Parts: sequence; C-alpha cells; structure tokens
Amino acid sequence: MKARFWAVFVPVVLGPLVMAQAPVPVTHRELQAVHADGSSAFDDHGPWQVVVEGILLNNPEQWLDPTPDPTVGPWLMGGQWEVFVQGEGEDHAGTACWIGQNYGNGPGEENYTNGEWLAEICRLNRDPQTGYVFRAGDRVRVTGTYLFYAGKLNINENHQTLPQFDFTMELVKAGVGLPQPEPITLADLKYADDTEIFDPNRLRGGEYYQGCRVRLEEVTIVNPENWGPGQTLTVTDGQGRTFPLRLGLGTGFSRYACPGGVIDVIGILNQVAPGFPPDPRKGYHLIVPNYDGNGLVLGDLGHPRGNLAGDVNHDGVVNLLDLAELAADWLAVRAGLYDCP
Ligand SMILES: [Ca+2]
Ligand SMILES: [Ca+2]
Repeated sequence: MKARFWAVFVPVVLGPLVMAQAPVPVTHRELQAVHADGSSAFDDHGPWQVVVEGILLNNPEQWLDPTPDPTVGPWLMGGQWEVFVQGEGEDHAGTACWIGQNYGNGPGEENYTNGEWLAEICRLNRDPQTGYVFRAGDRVRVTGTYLFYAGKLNINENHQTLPQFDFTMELVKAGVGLPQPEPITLADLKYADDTEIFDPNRLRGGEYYQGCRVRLEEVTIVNPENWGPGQTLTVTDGQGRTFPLRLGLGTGFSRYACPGGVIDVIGILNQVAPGFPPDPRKGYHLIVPNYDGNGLVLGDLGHPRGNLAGDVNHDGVVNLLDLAELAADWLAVRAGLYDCP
C-alpha cells in the first residue's frame, strides 16, 4: 500500500525532492522479499526507484495483447505489455515489469490515448541506445518504480501516465540465451494434500521459483478441451497434486493440438494471488507463452524445422494451410513493433 500512496503523494507534494534520488541497484531476491504473511518486505523501506538486471524471459506480445483499445470499464485495461526478467547466478528470483493503457480506475489515475500508448510500448520494445528490438534471451537492465500486487513486487509506472513514472529497459547484452529451465516436479510446489507450499524465506515452493524459468516434469493435462490461446489448463502428477497452466497468446496454441499423455512443461513460474484482498501465500501458476507443436514438451524449444519461408506451420510443406494462416492475418499490425516513431 505504501508504494501506491507514494505514487499519488510524491509527484504532488514531494516530487522534486524524492525523485531527485538516484535509482538504487537491487537483486531480484532483495526486491521480492516477503513477510511471513506473504506481503512485501522490500516495500517497507524501498527507495523511489530501483535498478535490476537479468535475462528477459518472454516476448511480451506472446503473453498479453498490446493492441490499443481506449474502451474503459471494469477490468478493461486496453493494451497491455508485460515481461519477466530473471536474475543470474546467486540471484535466484525474477521480476515482472508491466504497463497497461487504461489505468483510470483510481484516484489521480489517467488513461493513455491510443497514440500515447503506442509511443510507450514502441519505446519499451527497443534499446534506447541502439534501437535494437528486445527479444527473449537478452540480458537487460530495468530502472523504475514498483508496486506490490497479489503476491509479487512488479516494476511498473504506479498506474501513472506522467513521464516521470516511466520505467526504462536497456540492453546489457543481446542474445545471451534463456536460462536453463530448472527441472521441478509438482512435489516441489505442492504438499501431498495438493495445498501450495509457501515459504516466506523464499527457499522452496512457489516463492522460490517465482519469476523463474522452470521445467515441470512428468505431468498430464486433465482438461485438453480448454486448449487455446489465453486459456487456463490444469495438469496433474497422477499422485493427487494439480497445478494451473496459463497459456499465452503464441500462435502455436491455435496451430497445434494439445499434447497428450505424460509431458514436461517449460514456462515461467508466476504468482497472482486470489481473493479480495488477495492472499499472497497462494495463486502460483505456470505461464507458457507459446508452443511449437513438438508433442513431448509443452513450450517453444526455439528451433523450428523445415527452412521454407512459406511454411508457416512448419510441417514441411507449403500449401493452403500455410496460406490460410497468412490470409487470416493479412494486413494485421503488431502494436509496438510496426510503424514506430
Ligand atoms: Ca510471492
Ligand atoms: Ca506448411
């Protein structure tokens, strides 16, 4: 709550004093520290802005739709953009960085027009020094303000459209590669009675893996009928434990069938706690941004076969199925990547 208070209070009253402070470099583990009840321990004493470094885990358009939409209403956020950045070495944690178009649901909060929104995500998708378009696997540095929401501390604009609340992402090194996904089973996330393991020291369970790339081994999807972009599936280990998968917007979820049988799942361990107010000891799930149709691992292994430019679906032949996908997207534009200033 403190960060939200400052978000409104600082620019009006203390702006020139507080915002003159230099951003403070922190590890992801420091930033994500929690109390026994799961609330933020960093937020108690945190600075105005932080700087974190790590590996970019996802391309944002494969997770949330950046397309601008100024329609305002409950839960209508318009365009959204979110990336996860994972620490390296001893820094076993990761942080989500989020921005939305229609903040205007709280005191002092305004929305971005479509044009303003496009300018924001065009900026965030590119390294400010070189113009390089970020992609998953880059080492990046993020500087900005933050808010605790539903179990984790997010770097964001504190729901403010004022330029001094912008966060920035800079390239440290392009194409470092994604972190090796840590092999885990559902026994690392759930007790035998299927309740979530919550450790406030963040040394095991969902807190330990939150914001990190993991490989959930030997699970079965119990509700394949829900398969599709943006859907939620449930997996089981066959021993009474279950876990939610949040599918991203990757084209593979439309193109390929849901993998059957015992599979591994590669994704980003995330937390969005349920309830009002949210209980930050619950709500862990796995985000899978895309699927490449390989049949054994639910995820995108990143090296499609075929090498034929027109083979949109990578089945080794260029035919009407490929043309149908091309036609369905004809003249479509991806906000934040095309026609940027
Ligand atoms: Ca948490
Ligand atoms: Ca094809």
